[in-house]
Amino acid sequence: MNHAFCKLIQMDELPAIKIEHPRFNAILLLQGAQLIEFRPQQNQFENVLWLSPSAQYKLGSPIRGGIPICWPWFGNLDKNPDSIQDQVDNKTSASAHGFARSMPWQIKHIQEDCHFVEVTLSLSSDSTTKELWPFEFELEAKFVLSNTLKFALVTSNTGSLPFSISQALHTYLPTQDIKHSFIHSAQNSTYIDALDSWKEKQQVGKVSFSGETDRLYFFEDKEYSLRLETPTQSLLINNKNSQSAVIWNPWVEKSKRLSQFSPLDFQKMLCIETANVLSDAKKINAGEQIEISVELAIHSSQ
Ligand code: TA6
Repeated sequence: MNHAFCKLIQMDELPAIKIEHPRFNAILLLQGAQLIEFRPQQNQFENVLWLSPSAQYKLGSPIRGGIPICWPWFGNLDKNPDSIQDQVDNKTSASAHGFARSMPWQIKHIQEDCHFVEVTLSLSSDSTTKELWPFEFELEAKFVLSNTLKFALVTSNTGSLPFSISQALHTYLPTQDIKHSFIHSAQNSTYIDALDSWKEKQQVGKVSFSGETDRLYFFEDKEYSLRLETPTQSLLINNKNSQSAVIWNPWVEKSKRLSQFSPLDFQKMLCIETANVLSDAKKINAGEQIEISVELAIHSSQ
């Protein structure tokens, strides 16, 4: 790899691109096109993303942290609309959050200059994916890294049949203390509470955390911003072509059931996931493509 700032490294069983740029450092796994570290100078080169201290880098297993890609369905298949469930022949073996995050992606393009580094990874349908999901597609994960993190996931329907997807950029974020962390700009939004029989509720005021939280929020606009306030930082999460977001913290009991996760990790992390889920799921006709994107920008840090 003949680039000024990018080099190929190996993290146990997984190849990765390590980027060392004057403005930031980053690590991008080829498996799942999973960005696991983004360390901008503006954040004293600390990771803006949360990465499990017990992360395992094994072929075919998603890593807990960074931004896993949930595609071509979010969550458990049986919690998706029928239009998405009916596309899968072998429902019982369908992995949670789809298969894109467990597969090896290819490097399609790298561009770098003194201001930013742009990396595009791609995943195309093949006999393996068609066993899991019988459609022709090309996925592109486009990262533009500088002082901010921009990540766009582009789905192209390269076949002759329409297909429907739900998806999420499953962003893990760190906090010094979940009990003193708040998410602004979701007030008055409708959300589905996955922990209370998937009932529809209204968000009153800012989102705070005092127990296991697993909610699917819905927004009027196709572009919306959320602000995460933690004891040491304020982070802007700008979303495009998404009218839904998942907010998750496993708290005590679920933490005990999670892989690559220690019992007290829940105190130091949360997920804010830019999504197209449930009523915001997407139908893509033959020859068409859609894009969902997120930008993380540090608003302020103490
Ligand atoms: O996005 C929230 C969620 O669906 C939770 O219900 C929990 O399952 C989380 O994703 C992590 O899922 P994973 O398969 O990565 O352990």
